[in-house]
Amino acid sequence: MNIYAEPEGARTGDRLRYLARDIRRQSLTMVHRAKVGHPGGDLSAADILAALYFSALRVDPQRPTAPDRDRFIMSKGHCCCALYTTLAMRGFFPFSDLADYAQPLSPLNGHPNRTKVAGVEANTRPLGHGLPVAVGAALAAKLDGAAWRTFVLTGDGELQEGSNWEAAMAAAHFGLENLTLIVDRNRIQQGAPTETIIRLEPLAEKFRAFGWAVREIDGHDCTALSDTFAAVPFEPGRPNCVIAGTVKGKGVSFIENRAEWHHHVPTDGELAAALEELKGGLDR
Ligand SMILES: Cc1ncc(C[n+]2csc(CCOP(=O)(O)OP(=O)(O)O)c2C)c(N)n1
Ligand SMILES: [Mg+2]
Repeated sequence: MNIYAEPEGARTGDRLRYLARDIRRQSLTMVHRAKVGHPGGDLSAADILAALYFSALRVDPQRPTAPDRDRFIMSKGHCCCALYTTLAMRGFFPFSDLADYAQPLSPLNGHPNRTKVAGVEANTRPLGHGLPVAVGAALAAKLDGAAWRTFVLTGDGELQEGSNWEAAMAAAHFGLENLTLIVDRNRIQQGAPTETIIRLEPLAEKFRAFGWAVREIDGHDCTALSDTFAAVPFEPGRPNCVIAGTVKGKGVSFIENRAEWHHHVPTDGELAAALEELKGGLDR
């Protein structure tokens, strides 16, 4: 039985918060077991993924390749543990498969592969490719006159890749109001703050100057996330950008805002302490 199966009318902010907590718990457990992963970014993206898969996206786990499905591209593919967990919770594959993450011959590789995992829409590892792929998908839907939408989640450090800005120009040029970019704005990339490495600010103004409709929200407020995703398109004829203000490592005191937790593997003691702080999901 899938304990996350959605009861009618239960898509409240509270429920999404519980789901996000379980995404955090399970992601940390997977990184600990496999001794590889990116827990800081898994934790910052958990609420965004819960709101997408349990509120916004029109997907059917029983028909993962249905032509009319919404597409979601996890451009920050290093945070695959959060993505795999969310897909399993939503019913794309058994929750028990998550135990095989990053084991030899497991389809759940250290970065997502669309040919191996139901629900994964694009292979992502090299940063800067998810948004260009999403622009192509959204343009295809528009040319076909199809109603499905495309959502893509990037990291903020990832936006330093120039390919994103070429894609941003193209999205506005083609008037892709069916495209929504979510930026996980946790202000930390690998090893240091974004603003120290190559600054992004003023980020919202940059996207507006490129012709996008932009909203800045709290990326851990599940109600705000769900309401914002429900409000797309924000303006006719413009692609949508949601800058989700987040905390890298959100939910665990000794992981929050610590750059080294970008890819630190928790020790036995750290995992136990983290799970203790993250009590209160649906599985407890
Ligand atoms: C083109 C490319 N360069 C470098 C890397 C290695 N890398 C993986 S994650 C990461 C940092 C990403 O930071 P950010 O986009 O802010 O992600 P988050 O904070 O959400 O984890 C880097 C440099 C990569 N995957 N691709
Ligand atoms: Mg970041």
